[in-house]
Amino acid sequence: MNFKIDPSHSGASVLRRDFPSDFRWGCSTSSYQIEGAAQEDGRGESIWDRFCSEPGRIRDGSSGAVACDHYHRWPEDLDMAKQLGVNAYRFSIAWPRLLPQGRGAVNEKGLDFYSRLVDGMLERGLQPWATLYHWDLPQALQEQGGWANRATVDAFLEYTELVTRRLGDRVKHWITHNEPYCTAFLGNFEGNHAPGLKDHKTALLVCHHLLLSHGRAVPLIKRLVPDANVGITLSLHPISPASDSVEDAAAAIRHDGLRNRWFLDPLHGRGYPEDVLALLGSDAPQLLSNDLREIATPTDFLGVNYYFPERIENAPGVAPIATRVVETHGVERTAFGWEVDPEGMVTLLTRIQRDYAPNCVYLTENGSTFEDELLPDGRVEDVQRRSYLQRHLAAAQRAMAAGVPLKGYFAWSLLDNFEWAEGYLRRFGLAYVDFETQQRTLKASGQWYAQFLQPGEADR
Ligand code: IFM
Repeated sequence: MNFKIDPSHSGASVLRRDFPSDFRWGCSTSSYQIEGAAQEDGRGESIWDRFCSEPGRIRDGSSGAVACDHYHRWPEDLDMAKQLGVNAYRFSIAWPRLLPQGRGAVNEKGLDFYSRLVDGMLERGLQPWATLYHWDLPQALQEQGGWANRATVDAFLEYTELVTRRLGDRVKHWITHNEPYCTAFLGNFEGNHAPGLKDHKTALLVCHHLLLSHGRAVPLIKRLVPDANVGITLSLHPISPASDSVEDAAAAIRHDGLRNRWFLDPLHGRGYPEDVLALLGSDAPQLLSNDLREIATPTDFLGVNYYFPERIENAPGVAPIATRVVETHGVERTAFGWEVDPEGMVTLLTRIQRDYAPNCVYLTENGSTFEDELLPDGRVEDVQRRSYLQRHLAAAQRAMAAGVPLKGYFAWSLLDNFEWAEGYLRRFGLAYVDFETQQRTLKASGQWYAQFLQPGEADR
C-alpha cells in the first residue's frame, strides 16, 4: 500500500496519563448485534429479524438470531470488558424484548435480563451507558408504519418510561438514539438496512420523528432519573470536495447539509438547514408547531461516532441531492473500504465545536474491520486495528488540545458481531468471536488497549 503515515501521528506513544483522570474509557456494543436469543423468554420480533429472513438482504444470508449469544454469555463478556480495564460499557436495549408488540404488554423477563446485566456492570466497576434505540424496532410497530408514523414517537416515549423507571436507579447515562442517519436513510431510502424501504420522503419523515422522539425523551428521562446524563449519538463525517472545482465545492456543502447539518442544526436550535430544505422541496417533512423547539431540548452531551471522512463530487442526476462519495486512491483503508484518517476525527470534532459549541462530547464509537485470523496458537495479530486504535486515541488528544470538550472514548466494539447487511463477514471486535464455538479471544488490539488502560504504565 502506498499511503504514508505522518510519524508524529503514529499514536504509538499515546499514554493514558496524558488524558484527564476523569476521562471515560469504554467499549460499545448493541443488542441485535450480540444478544442472539431472538426467540427466547418472550422477546418479540424486530424489524431486523424480519429483514434478515428476506432472501438476499444479508450478504452471508445470516441473522442476529444467535449472534454472540451474549444473552447467555454476558457474565463472560462483562469479565472481558473488565479485563480490558475500561470503566464504562455502552450497550443497547432491545425494545421488542421488553414490549414484544411495541406497546402494551410488558415482558418482565426482558426487563429482568437488562436489570441483571446492569448489576453485572456495576459489580465489575463498569459504568452503564444505555442506548435506547440501536435500530431494533418491534416489527409490530413497523406494520403500523414504523418511524414514518408519528404514533411511533409516543410508543418510544412509553418504552423509554418503562426502561428508565426500571433501570434509572442504576443507569445514569442515557443515549436516546444511535445514528439516526442510518435508521432513516439506510433503512428507508437506500434500503440496505431494515425495514428495507427505498423512498426519500419516507426517510426524511422517519428522520424527523426520530429527532422528535429524542427531544421528547430527554425531559422524560430527566424527570424519572433526576441525576441522569442524556444525549444522542450521531454518525458524522468530515466532508470535503473531491477536487478544486466550484461544482464539487458546492456538492460538498450540499452533502454536508444532509449528512451532518440536517442533524446538528435542529438539535442545536437552528431548525433544519434552509439550503437543504430548498433542495428537498416537497420531500421535506411537514412539521407541527412545537417540533423544532422539542428537538432542540438541551442535552448533557453529544455522542459522536467517527469512522471515516467523505470526499464529495458533483453528480448531476444522482438522487437525492446530486452528490456522490468518491473513492480516493493511495490511502489506507479498512476491509470495508473505509478510509483510515485519524486526522479526520480532529477535523470533525473541531468543526462541531466551532459551529455548535457542545458543552461535552463523547466519542461513542470508533473502530475498524480487518481480515482477522485466529492463528493455530490462539493469537489474533490484528496489528492494523491496534495501530488504528493508537492513532485515533492520539487524534482524540489533539482534538482536546484544540479545545474540544471530549470527555470519553468508546471503542467499537467489544466483540466481533453481526454487522448488519454484511452479516458476520466484517469483524470489528477487540475480541475475536468464533461463531461456531462462541469462544472469545482477545485480539492484539484488545491486549494493547488493556495495557494502555492500566494506570501508571509508563512505556507502551
Ligand atoms: O456496527 C455498526 C454499529 O452498529 C453502528 N455504528 C457503526 C458500526 C460499524 O459499522
